[in-house]
Amino acid sequence: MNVTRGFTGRPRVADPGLPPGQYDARDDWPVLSAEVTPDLAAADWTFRVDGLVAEPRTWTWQQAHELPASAYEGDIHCVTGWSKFGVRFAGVSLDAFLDAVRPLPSATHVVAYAHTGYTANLPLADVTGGRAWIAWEYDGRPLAPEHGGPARLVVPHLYFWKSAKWIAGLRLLDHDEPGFWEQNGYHARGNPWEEQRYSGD
Ligand SMILES: Nc1nc2c(c(=O)[nH]1)N[C@H]1C(S)=C(S)[C@@H](COP(=O)(O)O)O[C@H]1N2
Ligand SMILES: [Mo]
Repeated sequence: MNVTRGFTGRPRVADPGLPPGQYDARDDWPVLSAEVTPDLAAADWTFRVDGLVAEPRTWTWQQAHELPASAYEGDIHCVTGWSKFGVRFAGVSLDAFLDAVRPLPSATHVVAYAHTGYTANLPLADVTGGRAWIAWEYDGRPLAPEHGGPARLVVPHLYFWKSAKWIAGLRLLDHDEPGFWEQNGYHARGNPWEEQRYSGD
């Protein structure tokens, strides 16, 4: 027998690049900030890596720019539902900073903290191996203040709340310590492909 389909045109096939429960925001880039955008000049920006490391260190804007340039081109996924395809962030790989401070073998997790006080926790393994950046450019232009400029963390394989804007530093720990959203019920890791939105997911 013939089956008459209840729709015409292309069937809606889930985009393979879209994690479960997400939609494509296309040209929109929503701003999600728990804080007021700080008035932070590049000249006053610093980035520190400390905690369980052999040599804690703070980089100025200029010192950070002397590290090898590295870029990310790909997708980002916010836990509120939007994803963006093919975004371009440029800055320095977190590996370059971590190599300089030499993490101790006991280090398993990090807390990323912003100049505003915002925090996010991550397994150390999620910010090493070329999967995390300190980014100061978006689409070839300086990162806008509302999106975390002068510089933000970018960890695109996890939900975007992990990517702390106005990044100030990373503290290496031998345990997991919940950050701002994680203390408020969000998942400790936040893998969008496993829909790890809330603790217990
Ligand atoms: N400092 C800080 N970083 C933050 C946030 C925040 O509120 N404060 N929100 C997070 C969330 S929930 C998301 S989705 C992204 C949003 O980045 P955007 O505003 O550039 O889109 O930043 C993350 N980093
Ligand atoms: Mo988000």
